[in-house]
Amino acid sequence: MDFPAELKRLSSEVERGIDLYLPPASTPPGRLHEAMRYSLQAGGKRLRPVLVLATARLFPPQSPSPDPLAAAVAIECLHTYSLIHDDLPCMDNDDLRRGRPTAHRQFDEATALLAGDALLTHAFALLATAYASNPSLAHALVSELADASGSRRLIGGQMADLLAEKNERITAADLEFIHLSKTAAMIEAAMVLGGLIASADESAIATLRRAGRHLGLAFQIRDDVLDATADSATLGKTAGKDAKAGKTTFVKLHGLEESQRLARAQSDAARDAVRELRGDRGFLLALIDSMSTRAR
Ligand code: GRG
Repeated sequence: MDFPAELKRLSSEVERGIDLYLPPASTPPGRLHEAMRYSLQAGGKRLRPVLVLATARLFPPQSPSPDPLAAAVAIECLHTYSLIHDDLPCMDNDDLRRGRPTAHRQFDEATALLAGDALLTHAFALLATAYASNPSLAHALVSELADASGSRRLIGGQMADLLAEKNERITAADLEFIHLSKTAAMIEAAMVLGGLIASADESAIATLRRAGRHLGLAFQIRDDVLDATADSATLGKTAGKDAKAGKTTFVKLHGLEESQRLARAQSDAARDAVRELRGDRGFLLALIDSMSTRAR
C-alpha cells in the first residue's frame, strides 16, 4: 500500500464532501456561509474525517452500504467549530489557525461565534438527513457525536482546561482527563462513527473506542511536544502558547524526553488495538505511525 497516495486520495474525498455538504457561500446570509467555508476549507490535516472513511472500510461491505462521507464531513464541521471558538478572545485569543488569520480576525468576533455555532448545528443536521433512510444508524451516529462533543467530554474538557490554567497543582490524572475529553473523545468518535456505518459488532466497536482513545492521547502528547519545539510557520498556528499561558502540558509535567516516550507508548497501544480487528488494517496502522512523527 502506498500510504502517502492513499492519504491524499482520502483527503481529496473529504475536500469533495465538504464542498458538497456545506451550503454554498452565496446562501443568505452570505457573510455567515463564507465564514463557515473560510474556516473549514482552510486545510487542516483532516485526521478525524479520514479516520471515519478508513475505519468504515475495514469491515465487509453491507448491502446497501451507507456512504461514510457525510459522517466524515459532520465530524470535521464539529472539530472546526471547536477550533473557531477556541481561538476567540474569550478563550485562547489566537490570531493564526491552519496557516491563516483566525475566523474572528478575518471577519469579526460575532461572525466567528455564529459560524462556529452554525458548523456545530450543521454537523447534526447532516447526520440526521444523510442517514435518514436508516433511522437506527442515524440515531446511533447522532448519539455518538453528541456524547463525544457534549458537556462531559469535548466541552467539559475545554472547561476543565480553562479552570486548570495557571493552577500549579494539576496532576497527571487531571491532565489525562482534560486530554481524553478535549482531544481523544473526537478521535475515538471518528473511529466509532466509521464502525457504526459499517455495522461493526459491539466487540469491534469497543476495540475501535480503545484504539481511538490511545491514538487521541498520542496525538495530544505529540501536540504538546510540537507546541514546545516547533515554529508557528510550520504549525500553521501560534507555537509556544501553552508555556506562555502557564498551561500544564505533558511537556511541563513530564519533560520532553518522557513525553516522547509516553506518546510512543500510546501509539503502540493504538496499533495493538487496531491489530485485534479483522480486515485490511495497513492504512490505519500507517496513519497511526504518521501521526506519531508528524511535524504539524
Ligand atoms: C467547545 C470551545 C470549545 C472548545 C473545544 C477542541 C477544543 C476544545 C479546542 C481546540 C484547541 C485544541 C488545542 C484542542 C486540542 C485538540 C487539538 C490538538 C486540536 C487541533 O487538531 P488538529 O491538529 O487540527 O487535527 P487541524 O487544523 O489539522 O484540523
